[in-house]
Amino acid sequence: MIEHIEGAADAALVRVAAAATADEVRALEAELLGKRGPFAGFKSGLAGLATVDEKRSAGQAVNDATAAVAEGLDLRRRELAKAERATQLAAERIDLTEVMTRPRRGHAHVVTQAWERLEDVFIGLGFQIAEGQHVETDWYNFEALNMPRDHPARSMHDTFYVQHGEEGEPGSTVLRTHTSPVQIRVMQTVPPPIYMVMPGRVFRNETTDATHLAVFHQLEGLVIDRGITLADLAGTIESFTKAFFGADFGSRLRPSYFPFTEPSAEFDIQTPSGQWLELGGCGMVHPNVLRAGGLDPEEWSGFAFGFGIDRMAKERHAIADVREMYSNDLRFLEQF
Ligand code: FA5
Repeated sequence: MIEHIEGAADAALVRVAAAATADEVRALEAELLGKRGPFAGFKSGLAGLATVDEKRSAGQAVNDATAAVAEGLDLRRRELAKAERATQLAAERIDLTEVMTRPRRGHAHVVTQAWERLEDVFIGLGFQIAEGQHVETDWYNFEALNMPRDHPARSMHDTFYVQHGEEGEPGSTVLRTHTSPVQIRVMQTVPPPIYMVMPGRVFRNETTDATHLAVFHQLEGLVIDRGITLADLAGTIESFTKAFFGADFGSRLRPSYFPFTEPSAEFDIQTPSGQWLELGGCGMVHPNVLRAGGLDPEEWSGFAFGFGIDRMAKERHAIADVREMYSNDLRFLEQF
């Protein structure tokens, strides 16, 4: 009988191990360990055994077999539950790398980079930053800068006019043609001494080419203090050139003419290879301009300078044509 019991236990454990679902395990449990199962049958057969010893050892074998099958069922149940959890986890798995993939990071436009670097360099030289407005009156853009209506220098600034409403006198409102009107606004609002740079967008009704845009950017500089001379201007331009371009660059002033400065100069920078590049205009602030800004020319003197940011970015990166910077061609823009 013991052999039968052990044989039945082995067969039962093989079936238990083969159960594929929790339902199958439950069905096997009922079948194998239930009242009509093989081991219940062995148990009731014990009574028919001849000796007490036989009854005891066969009874022990039935108990061991029942316990082994119960344990087998339990083990299989746990295995199946674990496998099921793994399947469920795999099914519910979220690919976080997919969710977290960041959009490609952009960067500041090459002209914005030049603008910001210029601000940094001038802040390092002790200047403050101001910004004016794109739409200006004729007075701020021209008249206050010593360029009355019939002044020939106005023809250098092909102007976009803004017609706002019926009352606006035609020609009285302009898109600023340079950042110099901010000089006047600063003089009117900031008590001297003034050490200020004013970057911003300007507009000229010009035909574009490799070095000319109709919408471009300038950086204006204004210093007003007591006893300021042309030597201060030259020294500031030289310090700026070395700080922005590098110690192996130099600068020079060349006589020129602007109605709002006297004397006036163009300033050029010299590259390490010896080449001279024209960068912008400058000069000592004209007494009429100081007066327009509400300052007494007997008490205050100063210098101003202005240059093109786009042209500067063009030179710095050896870009052939300024128009390329505004073509919105990513293959071009991603290089800077
Ligand atoms: C002026 O606009 C003066 N306001 C500069 C100035 C300020 C002189 C203070 C004295 C004192 P100009 O027209 O030369 O000057 O322009 C200055 C710079 O702007 C030029 O050197 C050039 O770098 C840039 N620029 C001028 N026109 C264009 C254009 N169409 N496209 C791109 N850059 C330009």
